[in-house]
Amino acid sequence: MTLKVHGNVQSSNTRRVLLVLKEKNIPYELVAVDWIVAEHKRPEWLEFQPFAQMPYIEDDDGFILYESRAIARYLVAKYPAKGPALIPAAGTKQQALFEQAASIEAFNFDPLVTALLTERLVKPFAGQTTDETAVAAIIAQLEGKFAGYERVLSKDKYLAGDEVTLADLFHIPYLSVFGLAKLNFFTAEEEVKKWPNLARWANELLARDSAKSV
Ligand SMILES: N[C@@H](CCC(=O)N[C@@H](CS)C(=O)NCC(=O)O)C(=O)O
Repeated sequence: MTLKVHGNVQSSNTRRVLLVLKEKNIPYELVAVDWIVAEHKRPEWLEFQPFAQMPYIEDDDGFILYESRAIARYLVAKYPAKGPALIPAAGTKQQALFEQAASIEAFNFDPLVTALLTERLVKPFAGQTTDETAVAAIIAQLEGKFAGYERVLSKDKYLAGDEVTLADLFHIPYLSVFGLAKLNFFTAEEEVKKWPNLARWANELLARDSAKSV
């Protein structure tokens, strides 16, 4: 049986899993959820993902796992020899630096960008009006975080050193929709001048084959 991903390509958390599968060259089948009819709120879905969210995976042996970052870690551990390592060896200082970088994404990036994209993408899609005052406040906070990224990335190629890790890849699903949300942090000349290393890192991640294919 092929590994199944239950989710939707429009879901950033589903795309986080798909891109790790691509990086590792692992065959998979996407079982598309019809989220317009809230298929992911139905009892048969809740049996596998009790929080009514996507994605979850069903591995080739029937093993079920949800939470996109946990799935990514599971796949990397299961297929160490396929593609780039993406997580440094257990018990090393490099692994500790990877965990530090993963926390940067989870706590400094994801919550603010979720709020921002809710205003700029989700609300208009749902027929609601974007609150541009809220957007400005979120961007001000995010720029503070970007300054931190710039400090890190002016010293290292990636967030955890010279090698790309899951911590970097975890950013891609959101970075890839900034343009759609009219956010030009890493493309407009005046923006790139503020954080050249962050822009270099973001654009390199977006140029990866895995990022372009999901
Ligand atoms: N922490 C979860 C978040 C999953 C999540 O929020 N998925 C979104 C789609 S990107 C979803 O299902 N939203 C529907 C909802 O929360 O009602 C993960 O990483 O898998």
